[in-house]
This record gives sequence, structure tokens and C-alpha cells, in this order.
Amino acid sequence: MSSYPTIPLPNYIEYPVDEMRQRAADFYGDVDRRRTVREFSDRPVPRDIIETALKAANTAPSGANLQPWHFAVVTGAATKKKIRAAAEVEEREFYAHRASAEWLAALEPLGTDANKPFLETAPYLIAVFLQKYAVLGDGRKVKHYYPTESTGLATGILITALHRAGLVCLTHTPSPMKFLNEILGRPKTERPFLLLVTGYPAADAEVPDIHRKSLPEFASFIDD
Ligand code: IYR
Repeated sequence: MSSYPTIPLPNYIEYPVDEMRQRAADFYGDVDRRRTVREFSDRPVPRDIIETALKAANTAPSGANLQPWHFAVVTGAATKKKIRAAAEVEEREFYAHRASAEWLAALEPLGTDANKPFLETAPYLIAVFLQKYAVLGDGRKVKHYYPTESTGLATGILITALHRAGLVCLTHTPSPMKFLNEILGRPKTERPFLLLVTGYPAADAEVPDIHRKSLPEFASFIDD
């Protein structure tokens, strides 16, 4: 069993505490402006910005550093159309039959329905896939560890990177999403994790007036 050679921690920066505090506050202020958007403009976004955000996502920590994710980036009208049609089939089932009354009640304030025009309007659909194991060239399988947690972390960084660049996102999870493997030619060994819709917001985009929990509602400190 070989191990990686080690190197000194590269590029670590320690800030004076006041600067640390300011940086933490600036970051919070920036991410606190992020809102999930469901109405997109069709304005194009340069591909290199998406590529850089994907590289940021790929810095996420992952189980045994096996980076168990794949991002399939869709820009073509024909593929978007297929994804929209397949997603709306599942969504119609979901809203008419599959969702419990409790789930529909929870969604009611968001005003969502089975119609998903943004899947054709937005310039980019990023299908995130989770790999439970890697398949080597000779067909051998290498098990991945914590693939769900790892892919969630990478997706969180992706959303944050796109927000920081000035784009908006929708985390969309038509369920089931197996159609994404077929349409995007991804192997059966990959599980579709979510579909991230991204671009500029529509000029008249509106969002529900939701609120975030306060710190004591979502965090606790144990000091002894
Ligand atoms: N996938 C459906 C339903 C839906 C589910 C959740 I959880 C949401 O936060 C929002 C919607 C849809 O996209 O309409």
C-alpha cells in the first residue's frame, strides 16, 4: 500500500483576528443574499465562468479523496427539451398522485407545480451525478466512501461559487431522475443527485418571502 508523499500546507493564510472577523462577516453577508430562483433569463453566460465554478466544486472534501461526483453540463436546446419533457412527466405524477397531502401542503407556499419552463429557458442545466464506486479501465470497481455527503458538499460549493459570480440557481429534483442517465449517456453506476439550473434571473423574477432560522434555532455550543 503506497501513501502520498506529504508537502507543507500550501497557500494557508492566517489573518489577524479583526480581519478574520471581517472576512467571516463579509462572506455571510454575501451568501445571505442568495435566493433560490425559479424564473430565469435566457441570456447567455460565458462557459469559462461555469467551468471555474465547477473547479471550485471539485475542491470539496470527499471520502478518501475519491471525488465521487460527475457534473454533466447541458447547454443544447435539443437536450434541454428532452430533459424538460421527461421531468414534467415525473412532476405531473408527483403532483397528481405520488406526493402525500402533507408534502403538497409544505410546497404550497412556494407555489410550485408540474410546469418546468426554466429547464428550457436557463442557459445551463448542470446534472450532478453521484458515483457509489469508480469503474477502472479494466472493469474493476473501486468503492467510494460517503459519496452522498461528498457530492452534497461539492454541490454546496458549486451553488456558492455560482452565486459569488453573480448567477442564480435552482436546485431541482424531479423524482425519480433516472431519465437523466439515459438522456445524458451516464452509466448506470452513477446515481442522479440533483439538477442544478443556473443563469441570470428573469428581469421580473420574484421569490417567496421566506425567512431563515436564527443562530440559536439551528446551532448549539457545548462549552464545558
Ligand atoms: N420536485 C417538485 C416538488 C418540489 C419538492 C421540493 I422538497 C421543493 O423544495 C420544491 C419542489 C418540483 O420541482 O416542483
